Amino acid sequence: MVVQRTMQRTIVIGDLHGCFTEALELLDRLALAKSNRVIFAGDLVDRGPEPRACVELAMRHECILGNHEEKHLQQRKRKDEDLSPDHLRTRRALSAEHYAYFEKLPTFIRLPEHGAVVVHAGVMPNVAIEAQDPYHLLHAQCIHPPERKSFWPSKAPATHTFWTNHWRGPERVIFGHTVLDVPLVSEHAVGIDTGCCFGGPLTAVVLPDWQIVSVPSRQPKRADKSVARFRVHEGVQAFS
Ligand SMILES: [Mn+2]
Repeated sequence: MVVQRTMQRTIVIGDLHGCFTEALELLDRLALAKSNRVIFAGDLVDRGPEPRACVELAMRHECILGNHEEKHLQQRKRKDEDLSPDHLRTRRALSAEHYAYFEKLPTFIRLPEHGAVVVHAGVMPNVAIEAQDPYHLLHAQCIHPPERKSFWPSKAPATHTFWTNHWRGPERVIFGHTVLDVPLVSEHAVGIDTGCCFGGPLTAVVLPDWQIVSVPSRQPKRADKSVARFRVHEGVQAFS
């Protein structure tokens, strides 16, 4: 007799950045069931309209630390007048319990039953996930190993290429952070930040089938002239 282990349906959702309405619409589209596992890929706050509601939604599920949450933790002792207007708006929307929640967020979540791991930004090749520098987990974009520094696609020297071109597994890395024109789906990486706070869709990947599901944004689209596109991986481009 063949015993099949049924795998828990796991939904990983890209950067919310305050887009709470779209998050609810996406969970509704996915017909979220009580037994489902939901993981947010970090960057719950800043830019979009409802940072507090996004944090409280994540608190009811699972989440990893994004560079925006990290930034708010680092800025905790700064005076209001030393924050950007966007960060000040987030600070005013949050309470001490939300900061305490950020402090406890992991920098990755392994999903061994799916051969996957969720990180916010990316990884360096030939380094075990547990041994990755948190700087890379939260910020990696264009790299030139073994150099440590990562660059935004718009600022990267010609020698540097997006980290997904370097990573060979064994895990398939699910990530957000870099705003992509379409989801990046390669053998060893799946990028799901399609820039909802900038007017792009909000995207999830649903395991075990690796199905990509998205809902349209309710945020205004950025003017095309204000953003440049950079090729990051095969046909996928990043906005930067
Ligand atoms: Mn980010």
